[in-house]
Amino acid sequence: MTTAALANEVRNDWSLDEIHDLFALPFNDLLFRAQTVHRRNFDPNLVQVSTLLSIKTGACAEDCAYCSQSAKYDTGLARERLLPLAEVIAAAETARAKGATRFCMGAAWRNPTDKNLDRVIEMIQAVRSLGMQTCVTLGMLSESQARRLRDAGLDYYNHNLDTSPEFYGNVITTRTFQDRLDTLRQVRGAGINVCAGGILGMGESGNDRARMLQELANLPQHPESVPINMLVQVEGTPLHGSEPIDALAFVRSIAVARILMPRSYVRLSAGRTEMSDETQALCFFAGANSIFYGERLLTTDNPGADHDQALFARLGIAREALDLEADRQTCGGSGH
Ligand code: SAM
Ligand code: DTB
Ligand code: SF4
Repeated sequence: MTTAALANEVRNDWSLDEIHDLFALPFNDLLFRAQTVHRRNFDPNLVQVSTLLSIKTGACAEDCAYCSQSAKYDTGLARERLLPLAEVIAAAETARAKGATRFCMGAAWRNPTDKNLDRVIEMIQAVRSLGMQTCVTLGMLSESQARRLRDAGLDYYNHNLDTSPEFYGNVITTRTFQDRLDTLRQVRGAGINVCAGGILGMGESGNDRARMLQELANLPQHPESVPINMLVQVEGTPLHGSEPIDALAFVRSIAVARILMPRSYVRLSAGRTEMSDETQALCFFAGANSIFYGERLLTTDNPGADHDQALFARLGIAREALDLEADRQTCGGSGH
């Protein structure tokens, strides 16, 4: 195992024992190994930045126990219909002016209707024409919907596994783990870049963390982008009051993700407002090379752009620039 991990191969056959062995390494050994893999594949001082916008908020039919937007829980969130195109363009322009290279639009749907998709496609085309990469997260997709999104020029589709298959039923009952794998297969099959990750800090065990990463790493092709979220505890949701994950256990999970998926962008995602700058610095050392940037995630707060700029300056980290033309030519309409 250790030789394979050091050899930096792209593998899709990680055994659970191998992953547990990585988690069990002394912290310094694990981070050294993750940083070594990271340096073989990326510039260690560049971080990709994406900005999120909730284009349709709340009143969601699903029961995801972490989510502020489920209609099943009283979280005090005001619901909003699908945003007008002009508002989306204005938000994307602001994000671009602040230095984001990817604009991610999220909708609180179980799945989009074909009519919903018409509107979202207009948004994708408008944001793309601003010279940004586009990402959407709209719930489950059919094969024809995935093809329509690809034809519209969508760069990334985000759909998370969220947790291990074994813990999944404790978190969501309205759709299955297999439904999630099926959507990822549609996205991949259509030729759209895959963004798939999960959430830590929901009361899952160490084994669940290892299993979630195993599921991601053993997909037929690694997701290009792997968001690792720390649960944002929202009052009114069933997971509010969960025991927070230990910061060093979170860093370890980032390091293991980096080793298992050496060429993927690992995103230090939700939960940064609860993390110290030092924890975030360790996450970057462990191989995280992407963040959500801007004051809001979808419905909750994110550190301000000023704070992140100051942190990047203290760490000597630069934002990764985007060569959109090269990016779209090499990947046939998609990114890294
Ligand atoms: N409704 C769509 C869906 O679930 O597929 C798209 C939006 S949903 C908000 C996207 C992802 O955000 C979820 O799968 C989950 O991983 C993450 N997320 C949502 N609420 C979160 C929270 N409170 N803390 C951390 N991550 C969260
Ligand atoms: C992902 O993995 N994290 C983002 C994005 N994909 C869509 C969402 C985080 C949401 C955090 C809670 C909120 O702001 O509602
Ligand atoms: Fe709905 Fe997505 Fe929230 Fe689940 S995570 S309740 S599907 S918006």
